[in-house]
Amino acid sequence: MYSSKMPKGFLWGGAVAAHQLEGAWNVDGKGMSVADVMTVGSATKPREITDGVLSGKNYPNHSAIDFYHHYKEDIKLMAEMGFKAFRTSIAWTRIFPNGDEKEPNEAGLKFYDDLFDTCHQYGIEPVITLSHFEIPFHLIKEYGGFTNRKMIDFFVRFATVCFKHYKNKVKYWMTFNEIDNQTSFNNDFLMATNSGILFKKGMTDEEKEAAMYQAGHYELVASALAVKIGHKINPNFKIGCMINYSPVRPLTPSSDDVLLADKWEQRRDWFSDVHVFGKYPNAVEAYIERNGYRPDITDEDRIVLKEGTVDYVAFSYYQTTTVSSENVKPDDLTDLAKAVAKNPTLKRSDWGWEIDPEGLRIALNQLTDRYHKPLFIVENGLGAYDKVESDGSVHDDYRISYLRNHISEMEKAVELDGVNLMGYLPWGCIDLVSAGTGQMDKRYGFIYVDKNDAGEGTLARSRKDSFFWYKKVIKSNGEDL
Ligand code: BGP
Repeated sequence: MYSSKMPKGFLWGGAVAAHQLEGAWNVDGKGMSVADVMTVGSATKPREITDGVLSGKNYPNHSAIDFYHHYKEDIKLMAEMGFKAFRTSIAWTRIFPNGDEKEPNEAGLKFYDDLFDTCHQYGIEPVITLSHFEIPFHLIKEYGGFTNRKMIDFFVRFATVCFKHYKNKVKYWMTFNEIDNQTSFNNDFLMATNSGILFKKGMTDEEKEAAMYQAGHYELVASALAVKIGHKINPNFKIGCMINYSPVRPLTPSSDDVLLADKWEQRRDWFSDVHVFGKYPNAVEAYIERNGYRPDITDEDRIVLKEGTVDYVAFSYYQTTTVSSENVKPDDLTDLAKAVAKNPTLKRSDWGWEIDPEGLRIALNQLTDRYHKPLFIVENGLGAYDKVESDGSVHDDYRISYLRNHISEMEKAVELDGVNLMGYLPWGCIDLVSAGTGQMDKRYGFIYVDKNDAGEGTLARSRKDSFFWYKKVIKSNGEDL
């Protein structure tokens, strides 16, 4: 086990997203987001996106863990662990309930004023995502989500209001959460949550892929415009992109496997390349051209992309991806699921996610080599079932061991490899609704919340063993693992 002290000012803390914990989905003028119309799924059954007609079914994000009414208690617990930073999102539908209004909802703005004030009261720096899988449902139904250029204006208006209003309360921002998820364009769930696209039945893979490139482009333009405007509003803002980073490995040393792994990395990296370099990578331009896709990309857009590059690269890291060319040719990038192979050297979580701490060090090195920007780990963690003992304790040594191993690799990257890292914000620091499955019992937290998949429970908060362990890690600035 490697352990060293992190640099002074290192941002230890945790991460969440509004729709996964706030609840109060229709309180104080909040509108309906895509997350509010999603059913519960499981490790094997994806969540469904319903038509938004509410029929009294169990929509897990409606009440979540009711952070909206518990945030004071919850931030206090995070402060007890010694958090220096807390990542959450501003629910777009609290500020613009339908997304296309001209004026913001004051009650929504006030909620985040109070939340950020509470954070500052404890010396906790808010780290804010603007769009985290919670696009207003109205924008999806009326405008077709990010396949429509008008979405750029809606997003930029939302971002501008937030930047101006929280100018003196928030310094660290991110535009779109895990923007690169969309490389899995034939995954209907990911496309709806990330880009607000509801594919019609019978659409071909080519049509879906074309829509993905269009939406991806408009999101990148919206992000760049927001970065530019944000820097004008407050030159001290640090505005980053946020990607889902998973180093891709070849299953064997064969050239086809290696090339396939490279191709998938290229596909994923176009988002971060545009965010950081302000231009499309050659491989992606060539691919779009070769496949006859004609996304609407104007010369003006290209200028905006150049002018709105990010200050840092934030990313989530959960696992590496291993690919095999056994069933696909290296140039066939239509379906990542067809290419993915099981890595025989790794263990898996209860939800089948491969556990690969060294992959985090690799990710930090790859991103540093490519971008030469400060990095920020804004998600990492283990979703697991927890058992509450009769005395109320939760002995989650599996979570401690997962985090310890990842932090140890992170420390090697900083100390031995010279990576410039801003902070470490593990995912779901308090138990919340899983984004992928809608389950409550897929838990990541240091803080246990009494609520189960059936929606039963008192919502009482309690400290797991990992709570005390993480407190010690933060106190020693990463030395005592
Ligand atoms: C990331 C998302 C988060 C979060 C996490 C864990 O992709 O940014 O919102 O939920 O994954 O995934 P899950 O909730 O499906 O376990």
